Amino acid sequence: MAEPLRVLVVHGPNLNTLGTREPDVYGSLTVDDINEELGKVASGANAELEFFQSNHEGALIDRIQEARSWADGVLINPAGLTHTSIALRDALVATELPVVEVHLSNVHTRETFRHHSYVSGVALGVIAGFGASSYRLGLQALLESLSE
Ligand code: DHK
Repeated sequence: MAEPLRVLVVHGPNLNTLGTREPDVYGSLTVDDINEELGKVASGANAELEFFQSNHEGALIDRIQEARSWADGVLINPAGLTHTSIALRDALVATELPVVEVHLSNVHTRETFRHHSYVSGVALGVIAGFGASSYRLGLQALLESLSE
């Protein structure tokens, strides 16, 4: 069997409150539920995932920097930092790893300040608007791309 593909899954600020946070926008699943679903995808695809959620930009950046030494790719929902953080974008570029950006909601149908992403321009692809399925679809696309 080939070596497993290793992916860092990053959840940005406020995603620890999924399940109770604006369920009409973000759905009723918790971040642990989402991670469990992703784990099932990974185990059927010879992949290993490491999960990280933080409300702190610096902590997210530290973890992304560290991924350079072990990961094959990054799946990230940068949450509110999507629209504000050049530093997060720079950290993703510096890893030299393929990045897939995901959002639970369709950010393009929401407030105009959510229409711009600092991450999209350095991502392999973006999936938004499918709730928790955005993560599953994003992981599948990342793993397919890594296997090519
Ligand atoms: C999550 C957030 O927390 C928002 O700040 C983004 C994103 C959208 C999502 O849909 O997953 O604007």
